[in-house]
Formats: sequence, structure tokens, C-alpha cells
Amino acid sequence: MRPVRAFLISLVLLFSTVPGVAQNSPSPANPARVEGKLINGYEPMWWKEAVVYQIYPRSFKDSNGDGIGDLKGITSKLDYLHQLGVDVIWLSPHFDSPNADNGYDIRDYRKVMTEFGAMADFDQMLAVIKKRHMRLIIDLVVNHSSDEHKWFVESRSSKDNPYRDYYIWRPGKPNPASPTGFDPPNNYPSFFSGSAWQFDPATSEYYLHYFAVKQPDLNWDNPKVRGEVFDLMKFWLDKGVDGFRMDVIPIISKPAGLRDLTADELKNPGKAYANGPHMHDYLEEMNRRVLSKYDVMTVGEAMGISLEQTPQMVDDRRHELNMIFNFDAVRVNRDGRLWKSWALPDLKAIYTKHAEELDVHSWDTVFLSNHDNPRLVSSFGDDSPAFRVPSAKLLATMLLTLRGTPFLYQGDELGMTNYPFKTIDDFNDIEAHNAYKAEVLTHKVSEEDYLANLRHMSRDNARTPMQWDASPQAGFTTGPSSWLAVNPNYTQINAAQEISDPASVYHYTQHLIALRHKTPALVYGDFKDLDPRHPTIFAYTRTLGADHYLVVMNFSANSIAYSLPGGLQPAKLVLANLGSTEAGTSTLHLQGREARVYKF
Ligand code: TEU
Ligand code: CA
Repeated sequence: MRPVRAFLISLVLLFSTVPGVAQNSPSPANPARVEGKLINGYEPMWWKEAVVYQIYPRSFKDSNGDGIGDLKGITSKLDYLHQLGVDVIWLSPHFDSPNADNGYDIRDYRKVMTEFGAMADFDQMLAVIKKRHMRLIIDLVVNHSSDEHKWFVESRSSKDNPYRDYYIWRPGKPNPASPTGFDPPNNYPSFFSGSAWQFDPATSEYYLHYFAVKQPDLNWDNPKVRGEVFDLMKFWLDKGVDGFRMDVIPIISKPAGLRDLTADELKNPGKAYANGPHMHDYLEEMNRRVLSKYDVMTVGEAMGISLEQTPQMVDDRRHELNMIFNFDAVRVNRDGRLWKSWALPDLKAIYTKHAEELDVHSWDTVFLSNHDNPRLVSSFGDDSPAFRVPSAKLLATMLLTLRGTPFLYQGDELGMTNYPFKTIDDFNDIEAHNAYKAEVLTHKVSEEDYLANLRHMSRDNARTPMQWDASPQAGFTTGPSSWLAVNPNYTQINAAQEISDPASVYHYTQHLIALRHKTPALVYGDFKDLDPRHPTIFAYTRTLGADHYLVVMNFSANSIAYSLPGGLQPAKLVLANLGSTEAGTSTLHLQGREARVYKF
């Protein structure tokens, strides 16, 4: 650990008896960790050894019967998470917001969303998290704010308002034929359909919004804006928060000159918007002025950033971020907004490329679900009654034995599935409704085709309430209804049932997390895919010195007698999702969706 940080930490520890001085909790004891000693070339860090659990607060647990999840609800379930074994909680936005995009449109960065509770509820939740030796990272959504934030209210009021330059305003191109008399400044599309520019009559200019009209982009080229962001980060870090997940952070520095996108660039605007001229300068400045002063974890949501560009953001010698979310794997079954079938070798190849591209200085993340993607077992497994449990366990095996910090999404530890949406009215997500208006109501796409695709890839699949038990509303709320309908399969799939069943996805995930905690090879070990071209088997090793682990998974529903490459005969079976005891042989008789972890 760097001398400055060690000195700072000892200072914090020194003052920790003074009330109000934040203290970050100790890391889970990693047997291989020796102060200052590298492990397989890696500098040991708590956030490399952690298992992260993402909470979408609106859907986790309601404590006051209004059908909307809240902070007291989260606090009431922290024992559940502690028993699962997770180390870090990533809390999706909990800030004051008019919820145009469910909190990813922030009106006040220092205030808790009214529906979620008060600041005292946040402080209580954080205190209980720390008492259970867990940590909390919060969502930093500063590429844009809400249009109801006071900065924007000021900014749009007049061209010479001191906050005008907090956002990106441009005059339109005169066009008497258009309703505003102007066309947008350029052809930038919004990720939520339509133009990324909104005409504002008050000053007859357009403002930029890469996402919704109610999410105007902040102007990071304005040093005052950066100062505001750094101050609000310190506000939460001084409260004892352990870090940030940074929303769409690669697009904060806008392309120079804002020229039109070419036809090619329009196919992937995220790439065109990302990695602007000052992105690295601003991340380095953020690290120097804020992050380097705390023992924290940072993960950037890096849409538009390629694997090859990743080291520039996370190499620990560059002092920017600790890790990023790369979207290649989670979007292996997507073509833009369209769902597509995927082949296992394509997914396996991504993990091999990550191992080749990201060296000991560039740490990685592992995830296949979050609040922006459909449910894990429905997307990458088989959520039919026969295979839901085995394939949910198989996917958990992969997420918790691959190289990089694993991020689990609430409910995946129960094997929760996609929701049986019927009509467009069943959906809440602004992205879905905006695209419906832009594509179905304009007859570009038939309602049937649009809904068929949406049922597969809608973000709302991940946002249905957490299924705690078989009581009404799945025990998510004591109220008569929930803000988004509970999945009707909650009577079969719920935490109470899973906890009572030793062979459940919940307990299997618990065993996997415990195994990862006591096995440095699964954290710092080298990764090697033994059979990259096999169509249905994913078999890889994790090696740390003399410690060798083999993970074998059958992604098909059919049994197979699989001959291990190189005649490998793993002696010790450590974990298996279907109760197998087979070991000491090079031919493994695997059932459909079977997964095993061996030590050899
Ligand atoms: O998401 C950015 C992003 O990657 C998504 O917009 C994604 O491309 C799309 O939704 C896939 O369907 C972040 C947040 O995670 C998301 O919830 C917000 O809506 C968005 O930024 C704007 O803040
Ligand atoms: Ca509530």
C-alpha cells in the first residue's frame, strides 16, 4: 500500500474515536496477503478481493407500505446480505430526483430521495453496513443532472446567468420550416430516442442531453462544474462512503467542435461520444483532488470504451479509476437494441481477450446483469422449471471464479427470472416508452415485433420487486401494490423458500462466495481457457503458484461425457451444483447445466 495512503489510513484510525470522523471497515482476511507484498504481480487491495452486490433501491425492500423500496427497507435486510457473504454493496442512485429515469436524473446531490427516506436513514443504513464489516459504494451520476436541479433552472433562465455555462447550450441552425424555426445544432442522437438536443424557448437555444430531455448534460469543460462535482464527492466520502460506481463516465468530455456524426459513427454513438479530448485529464484531476485522499473503490460504467482502451482508464500507474464495466460480455446477445442468439465460444473469447489485454496493473470486473439488462438466468441460462436452478448456479459459478471483481445483481442469488410483460403499459422504463413512440407509433416497427424484442431485453425485467417470500406482493411491501408489478412466479421463487432449502441457488452462491474468500487463486490466479472452441463446455483454470483450480461448466441442456484436454485428472472436487462426487478421472460425465470446481 502506498506510503501516503498508509499514513492517511493510520491518521484516520488514530482519529477514529472522534465521533463523525469516518472510518473504512477492515477487509476480509485474505490468507495470501502480506503487507506491501505483491501476489502474482498484483498489488493486493480490498476491492480486488471483494464480492459486490448491487441494490436497486426502488425494488429492494419497502418499509412503509407505499409500494416503493426505501433505505429503511435496505437496513432491515442487511443481515440477509451479510449471511450471503457479500463484501460491498453498490447502491443505485438514492438522491433527490423527479425520477424521469428512476434516480439517474438528480435534482439535489446532497439530499436523499423523499420516497427513499431521510439523511438519517442513510446514516443509519451506512452505520449498520459497517458494523457488519461490509462497505458501501454509491452511484455518481454527474455526466448529467435533472433539469429540475437548481443549476439548470438558473442556467436556462438567461444567457448571461452565472450557471449558463454549467450546461451545453448552442444556437440552432435557422430553418423557417421547423416548428421552432431552427434545426438542432448537429445530428447527435439521444440514447433514449430522438435528437440529443432540446430547444428551450426561454433563450431560443438548444441544450444537449445524451439521455432524456430531463437529463441535461453538465459541461465538464467548466472548472466550476468540476469543482462542484469534487465537493459533492467529498461530502459523501466524509460520511464514510467507500467509493463510487460512476455512471457513463467516459462521455463527460464532449467531442471538440461538436461536428455532425458520420453515418458510421451514427451506428454506435456511444463510441463517438466517449473518450473525449479531456476525459483522462478530468479523471486524473478527480483522483488527485478527491479519490487519492481516501481508501476507496471506483468503478466506471464505460459504455463506448473498448477493451484496448481500458488500461488507459484503470492502469494503477495512471491514477484514474480502479476498474470499469466493459459491456462486451453482457451485450454478446444484443445487436444494438435488438436481441440475438449467442454462441458460447463468442462469450469465452471475451474472457480470454480480457486476460490478454488487462495485465497486473489493470484490474477487471465480472458481471452479466444489472439494472439496465434483463435477468441473468433468462438471458444467459435457461429459466424453464427443469433448468432454472442448475443454470442459475452454473452462472454464479462462472461469475465467482473468473478473474476480476464480481458484481452480483439483487435477486440473481435467488435465480429470479424475466417478467411476462404483455403490453407496452406493463413497462415503466423511459427508454422503452421513448423507443415505442419513436418506432411503433411512426410505423417503423410493428407493435408485435417491438414488444417481442422488448420482452427479451427490457431493463424492467431486472427492476421488478425483490421476491422475499410467498406472501402477497412477495413480501416486498405490506401495501396493496408495488410501483412495478411483482413477478407472478414469486410463490415458487423467493428468499424464504431459498433459505429453507440447503440445495438452493442462494446457498450455492453463499458457498461460492466463501470459497472465493478463502482461495486467493480465484482472485489473483492466472486465467486459461482450456477448450475455447468447444460449443457447449466452458473449462478454464485459475493458477496461483502451486495452487491450481479447474472450473468446468456444461452450458447445454444435454448430458455429455467430456474428456478434459491434456488428460487432466483433477483429484479434488471442491464444489458441484448437481451433487456430483466424480473426481480423479479425465472423463467427466456432466448433466445438462452442470458446473464443477476442482482443485488439482
Ligand atoms: O446507463 C448507460 C447505459 O449503458 C444504458 O443506457 C444502456 O445503454 C441502455 O440502457 C441499454 O438498454 C446508465 C445507467 O446505468 C442507466 O440506468 C441510466 O439510464 C443511464 O446511464 C443514464 O443515466
Ligand atoms: Ca417505501
